[in-house]
Amino acid sequence: MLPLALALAQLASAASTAFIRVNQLGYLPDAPKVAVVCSLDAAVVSSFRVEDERGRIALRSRRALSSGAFGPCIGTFRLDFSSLKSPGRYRIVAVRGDERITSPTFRVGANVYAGAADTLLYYMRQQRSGWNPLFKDSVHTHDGIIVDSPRAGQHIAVSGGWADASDYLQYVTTSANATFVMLMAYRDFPHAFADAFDARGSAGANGVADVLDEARHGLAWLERMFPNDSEMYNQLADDRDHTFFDLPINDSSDYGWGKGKERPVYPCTGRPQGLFQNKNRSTGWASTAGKYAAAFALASRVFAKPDSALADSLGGKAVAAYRIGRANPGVCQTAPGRSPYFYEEDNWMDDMELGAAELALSTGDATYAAEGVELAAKEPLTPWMGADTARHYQWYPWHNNAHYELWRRGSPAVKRQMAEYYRRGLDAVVRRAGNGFRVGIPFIWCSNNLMTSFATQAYLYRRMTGDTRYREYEAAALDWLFGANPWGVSMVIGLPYDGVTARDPHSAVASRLGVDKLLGGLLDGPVYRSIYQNLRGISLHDADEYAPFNTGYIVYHDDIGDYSTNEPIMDGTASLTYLLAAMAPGGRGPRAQGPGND
Ligand SMILES: [Ca+2]
Ligand SMILES: [Ca+2]
Repeated sequence: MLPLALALAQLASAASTAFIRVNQLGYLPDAPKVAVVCSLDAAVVSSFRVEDERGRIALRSRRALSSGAFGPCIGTFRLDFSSLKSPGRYRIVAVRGDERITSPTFRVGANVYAGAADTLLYYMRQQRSGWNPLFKDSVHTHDGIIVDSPRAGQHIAVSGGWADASDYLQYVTTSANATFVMLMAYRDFPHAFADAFDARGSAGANGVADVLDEARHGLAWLERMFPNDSEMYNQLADDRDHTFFDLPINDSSDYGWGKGKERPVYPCTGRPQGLFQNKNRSTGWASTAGKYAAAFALASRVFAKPDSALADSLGGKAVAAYRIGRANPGVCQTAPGRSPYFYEEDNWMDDMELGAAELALSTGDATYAAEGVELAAKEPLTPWMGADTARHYQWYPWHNNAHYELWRRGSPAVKRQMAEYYRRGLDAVVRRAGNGFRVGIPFIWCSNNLMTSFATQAYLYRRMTGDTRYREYEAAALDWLFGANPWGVSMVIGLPYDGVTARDPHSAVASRLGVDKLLGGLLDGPVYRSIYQNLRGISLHDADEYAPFNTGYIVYHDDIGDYSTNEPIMDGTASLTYLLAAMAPGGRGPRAQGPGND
């Protein structure tokens, strides 16, 4: 049997050379609603109408907005049906010369994002190290042995956390950010999340929102990786992991202590790191210290009521981590092993700003708020915004939540300043987004993270100011992630369940156990053709079912061999929880300017 996506692509290509791409999850009644035609020839789409499922007219003929070429699309046309607000299931029929082209059926409704954020958590649970609920077994239980340290060779108990992607490396930089964002999503939208799993990730309610169970799992690992005020660890395992493509329960990697035994634990040292020929460019501790401080401080408030002892302990760790960051400015990058790839994070001010913002909210100490505002001025916009390219994870996190956190309790002047910083970043991206899909991000590796962050920052700005000038672009980024892209593919595995999503992601779990085991994973996403062609060890294992759409400057392949576009990623998945919770019916949506609360 043909994979669904292939069957659909072939069916469509037999009928037409133009394709109407929609958000497969659906459209919120009050949001901008746009479908995009990607045409593989020069024929013009002139108009369109919207029908309900029975073929009755729901929206009479409207003009299509011709928006030029984009990637593989010789022409793009925006079909704006924002005025259709009645809940229901619809399809679009567009007029293209003598031809009529029809979109997939899509939904309009206030609940189209209901449960979506919780769906992402299936992937997070599946990524768990330590006890893993998918395998019903413990994985990587021997972690780990310290390297690159005066304590080198000693054992430290750091089992837990999440595997970073389809490899099993683990980083504080991505894990602390993932933990922070899930806590933030719960704080802002507690009613968007359900309780159907317990603390260990097994089915069954435990009286705690599942997003908090997941954040708690991350926090426990972060606590182990920062065991006291002088040792701060940054990474578990290295790319010797890539020698094998095993399931985590029988990982064959051997770091010198035997197959499946201890993995190396790297501390922050403030100096370039790498045990072999490749080194990173680490200069300090602050990029990691700030992330620890922010996650611990926010967690100390979120867990204050149910567990005051935990909250006190986390509060103390937050202060300690922040002090270490102040004393050791600079970046603590991830350590390469045999290959030259690592997370080349070059900014630490954003991380310390977030640490300061959270400590200000936790302690009420104005010194932290002042330090946060000072750091914010040093990096007002995240530097990839407006750029053509960036190094791998060079500007991380992909957007700066700290401006929003400082805004929450800031003076009127601080509130204005933080909103203005966000606006600068949004403007820089929007200036590049004149194309039919209204996307202005650079298509570097992990472009879906950038898309998520752009939409999140646009949402936060709208929430802070009530200004809707970027809403079309915010919606376009969200629509892109769920199928309004040249390939017509939802970038979240299995979401929606009846949509076109990846069937063949780069993952040993998917290839051995079935793609459904990766439900909720956000893929890396399309990249510049030049990046795809220059990465090592990439080759497609099967014929490209999306070949007609891979003729432009960006490519996406639903193929296990393409780790540049089709690998799900832990930190991107966690980051998306905030935005999907904001869109859910339990989310409060934008609110007027005013003092924030915790
Ligand atoms: Ca639960
Ligand atoms: Ca950073």
